[in-house]
Amino acid sequence: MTTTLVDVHLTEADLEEQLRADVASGLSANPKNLPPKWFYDERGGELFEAITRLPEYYPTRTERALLMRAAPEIAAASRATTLVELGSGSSEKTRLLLAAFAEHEGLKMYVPQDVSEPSIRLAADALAIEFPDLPVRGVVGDFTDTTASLPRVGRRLVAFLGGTIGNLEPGPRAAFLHGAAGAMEPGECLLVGIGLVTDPAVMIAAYDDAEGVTAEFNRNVLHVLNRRLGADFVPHMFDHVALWNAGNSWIEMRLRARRAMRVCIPAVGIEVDFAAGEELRTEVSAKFTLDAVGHELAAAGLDPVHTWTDEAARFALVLACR
Ligand code: AVJ
Repeated sequence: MTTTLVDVHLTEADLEEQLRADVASGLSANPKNLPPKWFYDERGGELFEAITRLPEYYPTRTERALLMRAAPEIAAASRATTLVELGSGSSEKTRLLLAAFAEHEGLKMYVPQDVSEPSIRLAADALAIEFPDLPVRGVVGDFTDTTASLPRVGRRLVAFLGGTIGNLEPGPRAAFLHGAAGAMEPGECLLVGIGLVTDPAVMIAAYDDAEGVTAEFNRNVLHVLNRRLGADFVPHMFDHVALWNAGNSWIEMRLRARRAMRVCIPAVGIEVDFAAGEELRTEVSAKFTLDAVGHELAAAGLDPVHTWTDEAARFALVLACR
């Protein structure tokens, strides 16, 4: 048992307020939409972990293989003493980086940042077995607005893995990269995992698996609204939709109402009507060309000094430094 220090920049009350605001605006918009961050309650986290083990979902295993290959170079090139991980989740891939750093002068601190405090504590307890001497200081917060409040300790490497940057649309993505770069000192680096544009059939299958795990993950957001806001969604009355939006270069997930229905959301004080076949967008997951990645990083003042890709060019790890 460890007692990990956790800084809370986002309380349960803050999250509740954000959820209500997102639901109020997203469900009265046309087309209806919800931000993907609300997928991840305990069950959502478990469903996502199950997704990462699906045969169709290549990003996680591809990124893990890239990390295994690149970790020593990342440690050497960044010469970091603090590893900050944005959206750390289970910190499953982090141990590859931590092990590589152990071969160099070693890290002095690991800072997992996530919206879920339980995830941070679970991950910290698991890591403590393998790296008992590594101090862990968690940060509960949103990856889009905590870069400024990250600990100013040592020479930092900021890792943002999994392709989660693709959840941001271009405007917020540019703002995020500018914010991150602005919070970094000259010489500090960002390690970002990026889904690359590949065969649409391959990308779509990754978000619409045969077993239906992704469909359950998608519908889970309705369970979250029911539990946290007292809503009365009937999740199985929504079909899972995954499509490739070539114009915007992103995979979109939607929930399509099987019939007309009215949903009551007491905590927000609204009633929402769905027409039969109406769709609610629940996630965008942007995919990139290496050129586009380079341009976006450079526009934020980050120099992409190393890029690693798999043989099929489906995923990239980019180390970009100030
Ligand atoms: C955790 C945001 C990287 O977009 O691929 C997996 C989430 N959504 N299957 C992704 C997700 C549907 C995932 N990220």
